[in-house]
Amino acid sequence: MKSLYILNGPNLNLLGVREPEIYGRASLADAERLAGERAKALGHALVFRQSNHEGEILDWIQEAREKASAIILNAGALTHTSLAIHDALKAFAGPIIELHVSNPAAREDFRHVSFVARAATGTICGFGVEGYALAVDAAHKLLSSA
Ligand code: CA2
Repeated sequence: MKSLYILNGPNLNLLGVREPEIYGRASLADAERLAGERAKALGHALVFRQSNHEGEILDWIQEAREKASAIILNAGALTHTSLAIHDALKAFAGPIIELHVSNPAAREDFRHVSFVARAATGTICGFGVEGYALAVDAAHKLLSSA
């Protein structure tokens, strides 16, 4: 059975530690728990990872080609810079959900460009860490109607 892959990029390990006015007070462990509960209820195995290293995220996206039913990706700031992540996502055949805790469209101009969005099925943003559960719902619906 393939798993849902939730991949998190740079600095997301700091969620809940600083800038609560932007990202809230919940931690990445809270996000993992919310996503894990929803995945379990919907019958999905879940892989949940975070890395501060672009190459490691690229390796995980390539690994997902064989092992994942869908990718949920919060690429952090790499969202706005990484053509390599865009290209790796393009090689994945299943649903891709772009995920953000904040709403980048309501923030600085440099967050308005997303290299992930060009490769994604859809985007969930602005709902805090609850977005992780919403993204699992979205992946489940896309997989159910595939
Ligand atoms: O809103 C999101 O989920 C982001 O992907 C978070 C990224 C940001 O660069 C994106 O534009 C939107 C930042 C990751 C979290 O960085 C933190 C830094 C300090 C304290 C807490 C989090």
